[in-house]
Amino acid sequence: MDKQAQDLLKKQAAQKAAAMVEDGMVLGVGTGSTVAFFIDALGKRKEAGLKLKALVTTSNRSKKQLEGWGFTVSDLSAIDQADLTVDGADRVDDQLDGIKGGGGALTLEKNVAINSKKNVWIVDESKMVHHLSGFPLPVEVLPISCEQNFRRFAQEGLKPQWRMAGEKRYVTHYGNYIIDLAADPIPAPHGLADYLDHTVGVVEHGLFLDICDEVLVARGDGTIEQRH
Ligand code: ABF
Repeated sequence: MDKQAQDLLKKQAAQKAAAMVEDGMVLGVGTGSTVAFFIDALGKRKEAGLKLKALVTTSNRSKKQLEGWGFTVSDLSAIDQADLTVDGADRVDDQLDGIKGGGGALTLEKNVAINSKKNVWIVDESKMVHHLSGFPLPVEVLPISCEQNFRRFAQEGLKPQWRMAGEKRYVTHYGNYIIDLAADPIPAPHGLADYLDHTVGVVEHGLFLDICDEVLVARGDGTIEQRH
């Protein structure tokens, strides 16, 4: 599928999600090119009178775009819970588990997601898989012990690769590095998540399991499938 066609699908899913936002909500807004369409659709709803109680987001990129539409963006710590969070994803499987963090914002994305009553992901159909695969799994690690983490991941057969920004290692919003695990497909997502959750030096990883409530999948035939 060419980029123009894919963008059209992303836009359709984004518009559908924007229609789910209600007055008075505390809203979480994610990151990525699909979410960028969602923010534009949300901005248009604001112009038409939508009033949110509060809004949090998962990256400076989204924050800037939201502020461009006149939204006030709060810190996550300033709210209790979001009523709804809308975010993109890199892969989503049949159980609605996902790989996220291709954009590098996984730590805040997971924090916003677990502090949200409802999580909706918006994707085009190319992201849907039966088993999590086809996209490297991002793992954010502390610089102080990143070399040990990298070597251990290699020994475990997880095929680690440093996320790069040109010649240098990519640095996250929190000053950490990202190791992308190219093990594919992910054999047992819950087992791997448990291993990463218990690995010292791992700040967060991109396995989002049992978090998503609903996925809006934009299909090439122009329909939007809602999966719960
Ligand atoms: C974010 O958006 C990330 O978790 C994921 O990496 C990305 C998907 O971006 P896009 O919509 O551009 O494919 O939510």
